[in-house]
Amino acid sequence: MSKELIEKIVESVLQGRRNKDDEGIEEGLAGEPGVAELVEEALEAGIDTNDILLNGLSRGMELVGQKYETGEYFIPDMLTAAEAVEAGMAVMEPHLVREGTSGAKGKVVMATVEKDLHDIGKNLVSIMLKGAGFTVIDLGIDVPAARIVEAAEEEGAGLVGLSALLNTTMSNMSDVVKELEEKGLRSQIKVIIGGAPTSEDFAREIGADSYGKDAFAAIREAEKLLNN
Ligand code: B12
Repeated sequence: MSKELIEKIVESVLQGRRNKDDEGIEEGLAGEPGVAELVEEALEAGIDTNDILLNGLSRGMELVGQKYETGEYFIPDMLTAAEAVEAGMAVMEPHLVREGTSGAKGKVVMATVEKDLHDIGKNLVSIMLKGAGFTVIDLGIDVPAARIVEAAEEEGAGLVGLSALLNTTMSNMSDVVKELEEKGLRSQIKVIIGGAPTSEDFAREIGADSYGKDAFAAIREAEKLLNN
């Protein structure tokens, strides 16, 4: 039953249907439950939140990516599916935050780097970090290095989390490390990076402290870096 419901969430992300009134990518499905209703149903059924996030919403988006790569989906379809994932995350967020320990594990500033508009992965990491007990200040997408460093300093954050999904924007991560160094903040503010084109090696190359493959790794690494 739980597997079936998770499959329905995946299917609904692929259809790009935020809720029951939504037509999504293909017409003719309005009236059926969409991502928001299905996530609500899964939460009510007591399905683990991580299961819903990773095997439902995130998995659905991965399949959307594959369909884009094979030419079956186009950019507007990706956007429609992304909106459906967001609708699901909005239903999830209060539940995840309630599960956590109210921000006591430390402060993290999260951002998608300059010129990059992808935020699904970053949002997922942000809400899972909140759920795990961190305070998260999410600066959004397309954020210049200077603004990230300014926010981290002002907020007294111990960790900056950077996301990039494009080969052309991942180099902007190194600007953040450089800016922290220039401002003499590097020893007190740690940096973790993530996003599909990045890697452990790339993190080392640009002088970041850590790399997280997914949201679980992000939590594990954040706990290590902030000494939890
Ligand atoms: C959805 C999507 C879009 C949406 C984004 C909507 C949104 N609100 O995010 C839209 C339509 C806007 C878009 C636009 C573009 N996109 Co796009 N997009 C995707 C797609 C299909 C899915 C990305 C996604 O959400 N994945 C699901 C999430 C959950 O996974 P994730 O982001 O990897 O995050 C996980 C981990 O990486 C990690 N993580 C992520 N961030 C962080 C941060 C930290 C600190 C840590 C620890 C971990 C971590 O944890 C997350 C959870 O497990 C990918 C294809 C793919 N296979 O990835 C292409 C893709 C990323 N896009 C691509 C391209 C080329 C573009 C465009 C240039 C297309 C165009 N010609 O206009 C534009 C660029 C816009 C811009 N300036 O950014 C390419 C990038 C190629 C490359 N390597 O450079 C991809 C790979 C598609 C492809 N195969 O061509 N895109």
